Amino acid sequence: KNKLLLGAVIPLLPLAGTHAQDKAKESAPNILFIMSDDHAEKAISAYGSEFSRLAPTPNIDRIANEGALFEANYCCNSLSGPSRAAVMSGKHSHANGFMRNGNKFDGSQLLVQKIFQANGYQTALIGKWHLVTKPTGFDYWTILNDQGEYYNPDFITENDTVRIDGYVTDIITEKTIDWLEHRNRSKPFFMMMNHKAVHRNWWPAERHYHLYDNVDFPVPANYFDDYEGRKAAQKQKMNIYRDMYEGHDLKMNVAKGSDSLRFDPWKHLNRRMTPEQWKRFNDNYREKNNSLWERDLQGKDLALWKYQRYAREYMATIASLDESIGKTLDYLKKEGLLDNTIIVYCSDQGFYVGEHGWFDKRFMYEESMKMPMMMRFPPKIKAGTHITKLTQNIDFAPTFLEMCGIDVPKEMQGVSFLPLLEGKKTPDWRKYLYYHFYEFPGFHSVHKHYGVKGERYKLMYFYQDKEWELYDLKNDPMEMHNIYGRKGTEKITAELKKELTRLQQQYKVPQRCME
Ligand code: SGN
Ligand code: CA
Repeated sequence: KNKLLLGAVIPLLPLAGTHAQDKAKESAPNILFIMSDDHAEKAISAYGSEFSRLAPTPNIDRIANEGALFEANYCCNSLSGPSRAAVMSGKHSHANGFMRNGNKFDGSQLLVQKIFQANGYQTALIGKWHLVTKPTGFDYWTILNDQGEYYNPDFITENDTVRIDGYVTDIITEKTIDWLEHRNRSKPFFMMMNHKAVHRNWWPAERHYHLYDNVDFPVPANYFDDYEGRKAAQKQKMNIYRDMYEGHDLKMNVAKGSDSLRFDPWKHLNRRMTPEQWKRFNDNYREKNNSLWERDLQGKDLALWKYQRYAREYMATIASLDESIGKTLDYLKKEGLLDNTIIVYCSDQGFYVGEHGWFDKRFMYEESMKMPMMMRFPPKIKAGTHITKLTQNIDFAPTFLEMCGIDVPKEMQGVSFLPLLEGKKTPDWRKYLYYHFYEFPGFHSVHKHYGVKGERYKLMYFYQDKEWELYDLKNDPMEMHNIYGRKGTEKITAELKKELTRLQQQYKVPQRCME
């Protein structure tokens, strides 16, 4: 079922002119694509939230400040594997065949890294992969096993699997810099640096264990959402105070002073720690949990305590990401590569940090559909650029290719947003984005849905439940009021439905994907 629309591709790879390899050597820009996992927009200080002011990300912000910050970039399917597949193929999930985590990625299809490779680039992938089959189109790759581990993780290469001592974010950084250091300097490079952080269970580096212990993060106004008028939201299992694992996620122990955690289905992750690391882990959380035990919190107070524990661990895990970006940028600077490298930082999708009471993603609501993104490349992007038009992860591959002077294959569904980066007038830029989430049944019980997102309005359809939702993001940015079917919305509903049908036709979404 993953063999949709995937033609024989290798002989058709577009080349940048007849002497492509020579041309590439001379002046072609490098690409460093950095993707983190589950990094929410409000957790990046370049976006200016009150939340991030308490835990800033100055190094990640450098990319945005010296380049462009994307304020309306969205994924087409808010989940790790599908987002990665969309980035590399330039296509929506039904067209690249990877619709939900656990699918087997068809690596024989046309992928951006293969096109760069055919155009004389050296290509590399380091970190999270998550697409089940072996990576293709990379001269070098080393990947985590599935989601990977935070401490002493396994790294898989073509020939073996090796456990490497240390903290995953630091190891990925070292491996990236090491690869850059030993790369073939006569070729430009296309490198994907895919971090595991800040994925569940939000496990900080030891040096950051206490970073935000004394910070109280602002609680979202809809933390105690009752999901009125939103049936799918009533059925999810991603509520912080109800569904988080108290041991695994929140590091709560069973009794005061105990080293046993509450519910923790993934104990093998803890067992990867050395006895010394495990001792420091227990010392840290035992001490932090004391106040919880002393106050004997219940009900809403406990729910709020859980939010703070989650927010602190989440931001402390991001601290390692920010250090990683800083080190990598410093390396590029030292090597004189900073200005001839297109540097991208993005997350694989957005994430909830308490909005609607949630963690995780999947829904088409703003926090998870939005994909934080920034890009630095001084020859084409002015420092301090803000991109406010609608862009999507399927646009990345076409954009990278165009920026490097390589033709964009017709079969890619995304559109290069280079004109937006260059500040050109783009009156005909798209007004609506298509979204489609397929993973049900699955983790967190988010029902299948598709929809369109415009600048102001968003229409969603949970097609198995036959439930529509409509939001006016101007008057209701937190998407609390489903106004579908209300008097006065007839015209906008008709317009959005027309757009939905048009986009499903344009992208050739098969009928069987909508049932
Ligand atoms: C794991 C997590 C889920 C998460 C998925 C997908 N559970 O299964 O909470 O939604 O990954 O995340 S865990 O207890 O194993 O951490 S994704 O970002 O890779 O799509
Ligand atoms: Ca993810």
